[in-house]
Amino acid sequence: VQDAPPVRHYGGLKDQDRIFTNLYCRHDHGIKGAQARGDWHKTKEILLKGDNWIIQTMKDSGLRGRGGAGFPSGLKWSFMNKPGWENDKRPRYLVVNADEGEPGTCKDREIMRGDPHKLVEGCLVAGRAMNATAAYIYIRGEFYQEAAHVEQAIQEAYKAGLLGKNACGSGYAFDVYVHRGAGAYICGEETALIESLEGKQGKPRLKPPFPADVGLFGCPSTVANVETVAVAPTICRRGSAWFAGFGRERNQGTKLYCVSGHVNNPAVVEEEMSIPLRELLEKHCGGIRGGWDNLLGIIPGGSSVPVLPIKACGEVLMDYDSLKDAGSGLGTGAVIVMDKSTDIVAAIARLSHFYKHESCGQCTPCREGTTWLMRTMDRLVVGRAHHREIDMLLELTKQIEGRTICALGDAAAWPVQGLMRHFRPEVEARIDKFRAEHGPVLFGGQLKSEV
Ligand code: L3W
Ligand code: SF4
Repeated sequence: VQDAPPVRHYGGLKDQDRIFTNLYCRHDHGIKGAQARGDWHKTKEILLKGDNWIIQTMKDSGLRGRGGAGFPSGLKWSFMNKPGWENDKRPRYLVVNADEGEPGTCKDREIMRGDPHKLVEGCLVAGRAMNATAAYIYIRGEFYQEAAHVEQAIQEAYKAGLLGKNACGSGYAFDVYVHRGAGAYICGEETALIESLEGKQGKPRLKPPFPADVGLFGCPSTVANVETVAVAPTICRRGSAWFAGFGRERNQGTKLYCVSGHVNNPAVVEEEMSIPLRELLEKHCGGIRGGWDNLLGIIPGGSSVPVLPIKACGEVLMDYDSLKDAGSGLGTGAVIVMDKSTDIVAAIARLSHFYKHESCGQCTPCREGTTWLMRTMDRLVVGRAHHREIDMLLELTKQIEGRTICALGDAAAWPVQGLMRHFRPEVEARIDKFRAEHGPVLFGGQLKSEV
């Protein structure tokens, strides 16, 4: 599965190397608790080092976007400072994507609840790197408590002189605003999020232009995930080499993993990038319910990446490259564990319902294709289908994939492709069983006897 060995021997993340020290909100999330845990320490010095220093530090750290795409963060932030940017008089914005809606993903929620000051300080540091005047934090509508904690952190920071006209006494002016979403998954897509912030329906825009050229209110903007922004101050304080020392080449740093499903102790945990999947589950989650042999498969990166069967899970590392080589992806780092009691066809059909429901409907392959996928998957759950409909379904996913405005189309297609790649015999067995009990079925699910 893995063609490049880890560059350092995996030893597990030590407590002193954890960036997020208040996951689960066991300590004070307010400014006193945050400062006692090291937040807002030497922030002024970081700001005074300037935009190029912060961006170079991010590049050297190897940090990649934690929202799902894994785009190199330093490079992305540098798009805001293209040559001649000083002559562009438009204001510039950082937009934080806190619309965490990817099924299985619950890490940004923990950050905002327990460590909101890391996010607010991260906004200031990332904003300085991009020469932005303000940050907008777009928080998922359902996250009531999280939004309250972030609001509290912002107010505390203003009161302490850490934000505002002379942020941290650095002479740099920076404001932070919270905006609440209203429950649409698609608003987690960066351009839909920008549309929504502007007061319009959350429908993705065609890219290019990328937000760094034309973003919020037509101004240069960068949309970044909560975790990505929140780790920036600690990287600046402890140094890029410290962060880059975790994991392996191209897969560096620490990462929040959210493990749900059939483990003994579901958890959100910060670990070293490239930790073996098996070690992650056994060390932090009490292992698989009923033991490793009871594992059916996992979805390793939130619902938008393909499922992996147990045979692909044994050696896999929790990072971008290893999971890609295994035929899936790290996505948001949300591991959905399914033991042998899972009806895998029904589980993937449920995801098809989700994507159909969340499609914004503006492009035909996604709007029509997700409906078609959902209906066919519903029939496959009970086996009411013709055998050739499996290949037809795969062809349909190919007609959606890469042909839509945003990645929701791909995200709807991949789980179905993963199911057929690894569990096709299970689907075929259901068709055979239905046929044996009810007689032959035609394309579309009609019984031949009904024609
Ligand atoms: C300027 C260029 N900027 C790329 C920027 C771009 C974006 C970032 C990555 O999708 C994935 C998706 C979901 N000039 C640029 C440029 N950029 N080229 O870099 O871009 P991209 O297109 O690779 O990804 P994306 O549109 O950000 C995100 C997957 O994540 N996903 C979804 C997770 C959902 C959540 C949530 O609910 N919070 O995280 C999980 O796997 O399917 O593939 O900023 O502008 N030349
Ligand atoms: Fe909307 Fe789907 Fe097209 Fe994305 S792919 S823009 S969600 S219709």
